Amino acid sequence: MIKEAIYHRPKHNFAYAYDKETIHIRLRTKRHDVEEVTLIHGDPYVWKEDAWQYDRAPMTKSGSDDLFDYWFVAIKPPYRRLRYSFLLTDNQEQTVYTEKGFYDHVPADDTAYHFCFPFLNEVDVFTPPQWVKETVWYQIFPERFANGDPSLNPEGILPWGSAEPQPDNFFGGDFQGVIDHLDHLTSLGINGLYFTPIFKAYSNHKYDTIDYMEIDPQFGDKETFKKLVQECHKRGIKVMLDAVFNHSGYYFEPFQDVLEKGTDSKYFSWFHMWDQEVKTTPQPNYDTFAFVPEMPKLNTEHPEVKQYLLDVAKYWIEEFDIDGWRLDVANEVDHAFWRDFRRTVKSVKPEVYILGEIWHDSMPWLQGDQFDAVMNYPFTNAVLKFFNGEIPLEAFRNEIMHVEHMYPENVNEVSFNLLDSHDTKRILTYTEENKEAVKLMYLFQLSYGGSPCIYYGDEIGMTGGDDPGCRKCMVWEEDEQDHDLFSFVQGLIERRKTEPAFDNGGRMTFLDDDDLLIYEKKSDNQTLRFVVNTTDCDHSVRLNDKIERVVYQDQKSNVGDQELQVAAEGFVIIEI
Ligand code: ARE
Repeated sequence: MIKEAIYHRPKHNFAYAYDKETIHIRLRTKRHDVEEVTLIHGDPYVWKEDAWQYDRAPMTKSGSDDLFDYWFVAIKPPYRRLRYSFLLTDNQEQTVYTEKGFYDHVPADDTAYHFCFPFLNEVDVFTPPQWVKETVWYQIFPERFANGDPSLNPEGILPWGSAEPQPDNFFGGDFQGVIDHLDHLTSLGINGLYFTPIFKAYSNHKYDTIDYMEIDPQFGDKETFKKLVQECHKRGIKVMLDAVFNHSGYYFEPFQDVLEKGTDSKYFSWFHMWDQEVKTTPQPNYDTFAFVPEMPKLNTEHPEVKQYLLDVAKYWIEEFDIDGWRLDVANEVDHAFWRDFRRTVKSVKPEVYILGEIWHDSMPWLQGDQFDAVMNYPFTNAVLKFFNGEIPLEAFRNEIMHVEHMYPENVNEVSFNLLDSHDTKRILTYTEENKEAVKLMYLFQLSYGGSPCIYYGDEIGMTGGDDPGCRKCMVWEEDEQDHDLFSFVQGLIERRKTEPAFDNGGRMTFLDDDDLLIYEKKSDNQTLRFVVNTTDCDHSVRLNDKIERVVYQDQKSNVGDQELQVAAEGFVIIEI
């Protein structure tokens, strides 16, 4: 047994409260090394004749990545306290892995040997809003979705879609445009809208806020925004806004005051100024987002700044009834701020979704006291690379399993799983316009757990490279939209809503196969099997299970009694 590879640490993603009575325990061992794992567990205070009384529970392998196997068991300790160790068996030995090391027997004379989950306090349970589990998001970059009110057009705007997007050009998208096109969104089937920033700002992307309490006049006024939220709510669509709290814009009044008055400004300590004399060129002498002088970093440790931003967070919930905040550059803001942020917004509306923009491992923010989820870019990368033929099947399965085991299950259920965004290439461009590959990406994304998001226009086949290329004007001419792609995505969303095991209702496992991506999703009363062929030749698979029903398939594949013939770049979904 390779003991150096064995790892467990209470709390985080290895031992966590799933709900108010269940503790999930995970263990990591070297891949293909250990044959069996049993959890030795008991209440720390139950003793008989100087011996600790414990039970045994078999652990199952919940998945493997390229280096490790992961083992899992759920325990409901009667008194909500748990001491535990692991009994591991391979073909040569049996050993007990405790907090104090490895033993050849279960040390029962002192519970101090064992791992400790001291008490399952309900208030510490990670509890995201339940509606997020049933949400399919649609991301809108407001300047580019639809121009519904030409009277708001900023000066010098270009005719809709007449030019490639540039960092500084404008086309006049606005809220009325979104209201006018809500039918497109309900017909697609989405039920959450995420808007990149809408507050008064200088640029077309609005990440350089001038006033956090005002709507940017090019998008409309507060009345129109209120109407937009109400119209969305009427249709069962939630609304999430972008909170850019890491930095302000250059024209934010407090920053202008600092530029004007220097150390005499009462806002001097609202920012991270390096010197008494402020310089913006050639390099700013204050902290910024990246090296962008127009985006001075806000000092969120300053009580006034904190209070101001928390008031902003409350205001848009209280007055406009929004349902979520996406937090820009969330990992560069201090944790203490986010803890207060959570307390504040949840006290106004407990069901608000707090989504951090973090591209990396985010466990420190996902322990129930800060965010409900992060933008799951590790998922994005695995999907893009596999369906675009850059990594082999096994590497994909490993990466997805790795991502799944990075976080607790209750975190995964609300994870924001995107394929692209306003910061990346569009999927159709990523795949060099291989629409079939894009369809299979959607199939995987929309049959996976979490809370998937579609970037505006992808569903009708829009293309675009990295920022700013991915920010083209939405195409509304029917004859230029890809209706086949739209119906495909629509069909998947529909099945996500109607088939119990398609979404978070089903637990996913990969099945071994050298050529085809095969995975099952199991809920209490449904088992779905997904057979996906990403190769460019047809493949058949024999079936040992009886098919209850064909749930969905592409037109070229064939389903026989004993065999599935899956066409190149095709798929079959069956219920067994
Ligand atoms: C503009 C230009 C860019 C240029 C950039 C820097 O358009 O071509 O590279 O300036 O000078 C907003 C606008 C952007 C604008 C930017 C600066 O939308 O168009 O770019 O402001 O003016 C990291 C951060 C992550 C951040 C990305 C962009 O961790 O938080 O970089 N994303 C948010 C928003 C952006 C927004 C801002 C931040 C600023 O979503 O839209 O930009 O408010 C790796 C790293 C990540 C890195 C990621 C992307 O994977 O691990 O940490 O994210 O790549 O670069």
